Amino acid sequence: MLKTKLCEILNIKYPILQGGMAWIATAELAAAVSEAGGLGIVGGGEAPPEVIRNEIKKVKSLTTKPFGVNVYFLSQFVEEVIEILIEEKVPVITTGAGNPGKYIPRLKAAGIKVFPVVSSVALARRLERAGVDGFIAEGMECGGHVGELTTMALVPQIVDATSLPVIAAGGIFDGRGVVAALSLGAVGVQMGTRFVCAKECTVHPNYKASLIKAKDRDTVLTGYHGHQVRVIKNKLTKEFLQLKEKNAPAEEFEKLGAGRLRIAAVDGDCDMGSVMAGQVAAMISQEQTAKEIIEDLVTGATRVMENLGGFFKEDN
Ligand code: TUI
Repeated sequence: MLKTKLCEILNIKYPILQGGMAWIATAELAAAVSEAGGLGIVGGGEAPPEVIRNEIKKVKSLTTKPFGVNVYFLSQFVEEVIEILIEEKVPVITTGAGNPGKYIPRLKAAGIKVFPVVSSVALARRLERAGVDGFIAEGMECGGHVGELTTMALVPQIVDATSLPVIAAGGIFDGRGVVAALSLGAVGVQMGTRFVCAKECTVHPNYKASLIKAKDRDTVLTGYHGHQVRVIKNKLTKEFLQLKEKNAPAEEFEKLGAGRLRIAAVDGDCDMGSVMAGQVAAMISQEQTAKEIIEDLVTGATRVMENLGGFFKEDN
């Protein structure tokens, strides 16, 4: 058994969220994770509002369990997407790459739970005042757009700064990571990278193969200060490195990066696309169903707890 107060708040069996990854976390994956007792989350990304509405309808056709949608705040469609989430009565939203503060009153009025991703204490403090329901504290071990702090340093600082529930993300792969996150004061975990290799994930097979092949030092941060993105090393990251070496302006990084996630995730070009993945990619050795992944997390965490108990016995 693995239960925390997050299970009650979100009405889920296990305190495990699947990251709402743009172009990757489609309805099929989100529904499978929710069916397995976690919280599946559709990655809204930069998709047009009607595409997101269709994904929501598809999740609803595949599961009656709660699910979420991630809103990407650099999307040009944020306003319209928020409208759709309210119309469709999506149970939970997570937000990334921006401050959802001004939308909170409308979302709360619609009964939607809001869990923004934060990578700093200052933003968490601001958003607690704005009325969010909790936080996802994302360390820089994560794939994609990341902050500066590691999970180990960030999570306890967010926990200490707020009275709201905190979910840890970044560098979590199995039961060991789950127990570590709970030790830091989190009441749940969010995992993206491992769920990319779920059987139900519709990402291009080449993308899954890149993650399965990855070794410990195969991810790298690309981009420029304040806009760092963790990806698997490939031809594209070599070009990013060249831009960095010549101190290129931000616009050149933006131009090189534009549309690259779709190229990897949908077209399957893992040489010149952005293969976003966290540092735990190296630990993935095979595709598994969402149910197998969640069962592994729960049994693994239980085993870790039993072993840890021994360290605190008097006759040790
Ligand atoms: O957003 C992420 N991870 C991402 S975004 C992304 S890039 C993408 N590409 C194409 C389509 C869609 C997305 C890949 N991975 N994680 C959440 C996250 N949010 N990390 C950091 C932040 C963040 C940054 C600044 C949150 C708030 C923030 O606030 C700025 C402010 O206004 O104070």
